[in-house]
Amino acid sequence: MTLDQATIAALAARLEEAEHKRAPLTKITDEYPHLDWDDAYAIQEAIRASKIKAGVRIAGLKCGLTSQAKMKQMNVTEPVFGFLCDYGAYPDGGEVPFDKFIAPRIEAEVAFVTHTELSGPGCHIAQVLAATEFVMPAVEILDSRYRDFKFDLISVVADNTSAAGFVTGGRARCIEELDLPTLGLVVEKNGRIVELAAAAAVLGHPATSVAMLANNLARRGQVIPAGSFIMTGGITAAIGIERGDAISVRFQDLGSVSLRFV
Ligand code: OOG
Ligand code: MG
Repeated sequence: MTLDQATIAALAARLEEAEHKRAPLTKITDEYPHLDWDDAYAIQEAIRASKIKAGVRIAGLKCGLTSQAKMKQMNVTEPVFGFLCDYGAYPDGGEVPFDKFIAPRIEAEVAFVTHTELSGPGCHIAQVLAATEFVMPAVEILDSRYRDFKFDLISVVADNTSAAGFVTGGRARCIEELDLPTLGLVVEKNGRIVELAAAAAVLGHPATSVAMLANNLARRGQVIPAGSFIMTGGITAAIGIERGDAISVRFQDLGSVSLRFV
């Protein structure tokens, strides 16, 4: 940890203001080049505390940069973890106001819902499978508070891993009914196929992502509470969005999720 509490609070406020005003910043490590992971998660926690104080409810947790496709796209090498807010939830098949975002992108993910608390260190895939109530198909809406999505790992963690919204729907399934790693998906934008992949792209099995989240939270004295909704990370590269774009993702065995930016 390199920052004092006042600087953490100031950087959190700067990122929240960028979100509210849709006025992007340059990455915070330009100004504070020695920031470490603890600083980054402390800034993210300060944003979370400020949102809760303002009446926002935390709708779930997220893992990001968990596939090679995403790591390559963003030029980084390690997963990151963040949270989802109630105001970012949009209905399946519904409309999403484009003006709420700076420069939105979408990505297809598998989401987990748990019935048992998961805690690290040492959390592994078997414990995640045992704690999973069901899985659901989901689309995450990303929006960086950094201009043109130009960030490094420390800056993106501080910015709550670009979290901006999500849509879930399709069909919830028990995990034992599926072969999750070979589960395929097709992403369509305006009726054209733009990405296709299998869920094994996420760390071999998306449940691994949930275990990593539990282990990451443990370092901060936290757990994944029972009943959590967890997005496990983009399976394909993220897709840039313009006003009017319609997105539909077809997931093998899990139905489809769609949304339209208006
Ligand atoms: C960071 C967030 C990554 C994912 O699923 O990989 C993420 C970003 O790419 O802006 O949510
Ligand atoms: Mg994501």
